[in-house]
Amino acid sequence: MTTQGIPKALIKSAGQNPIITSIYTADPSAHVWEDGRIYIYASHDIDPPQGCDLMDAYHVFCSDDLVNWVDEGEILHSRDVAWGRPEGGFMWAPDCAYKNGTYYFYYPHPSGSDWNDTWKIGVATSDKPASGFIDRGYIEGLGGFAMIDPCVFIDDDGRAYMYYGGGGKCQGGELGEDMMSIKGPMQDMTGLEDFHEAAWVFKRNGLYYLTYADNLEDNNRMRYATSRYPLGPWTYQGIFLEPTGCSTTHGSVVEYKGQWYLFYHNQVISGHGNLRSVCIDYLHFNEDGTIQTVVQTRE
Ligand code: FUB
Repeated sequence: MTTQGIPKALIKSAGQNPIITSIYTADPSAHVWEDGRIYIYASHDIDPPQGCDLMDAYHVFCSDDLVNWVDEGEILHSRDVAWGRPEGGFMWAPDCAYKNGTYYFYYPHPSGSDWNDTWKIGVATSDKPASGFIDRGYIEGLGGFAMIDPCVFIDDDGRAYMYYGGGGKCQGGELGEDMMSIKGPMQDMTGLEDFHEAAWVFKRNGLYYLTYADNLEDNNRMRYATSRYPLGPWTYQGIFLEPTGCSTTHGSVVEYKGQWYLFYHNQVISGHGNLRSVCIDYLHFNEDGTIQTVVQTRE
């Protein structure tokens, strides 16, 4: 079950989960770009399973109907990262943003062998959404705790915000015009109950939502909080994705052609928590803006 070396693969999900079955994928960050297509930036789990330390590359998947997906191929490998950990690996949950003709790909990666103490947020750029990414270094001036799972949200006024965090702490801050620096200090995101990792921010009807994975042992769930401001304070709202059967959980929320969706991962193909597969399901909101519990579509 690998397409390593094959640059593009058509994957037909036929309305079932998981939607990506050609390689193992996790931590989907979904975006709709100006061409009207939806793109998933995902982590790549390595078969045979040997832990998250061997995750070395990112693939992008693209669709215009949410059924037929194209694996656009590998867009970045740890060997392409000059400042990165000498041994490679640990290319964890990424995100991508678009501004003024450039796609910015953000990814967490350690800069040293002492991986857990050397996390950085790397940035690679391209003028295309799914190829041509060149590493530009990492965002300076961040540090002090697990800097994993970056998420970048661009507000209606064009201001861009970055969120990240693991190990119980989530921070957010405004990105500079260059999209590769932080304006002022990062702030703690307050009001999140039982935050573990996997922050994702989106906006609907003027309300900001921050979704994240919680700490339920070996069965993380997705929770969320809302705010009238992009950097909080946040009001905790509840759990909206129950355990998927995988020890980790990580998702993104996006509107596509008038319908909201949750992208997430489970381990139904492999039965192994380090061999995950990306899934999609409808996301429904109540009149008051709260999110209904997601009904997980299985095979
Ligand atoms: O995929 C590696 C790590 O597992 C991610 O960074 C976390 O969010 C969890 O899904």
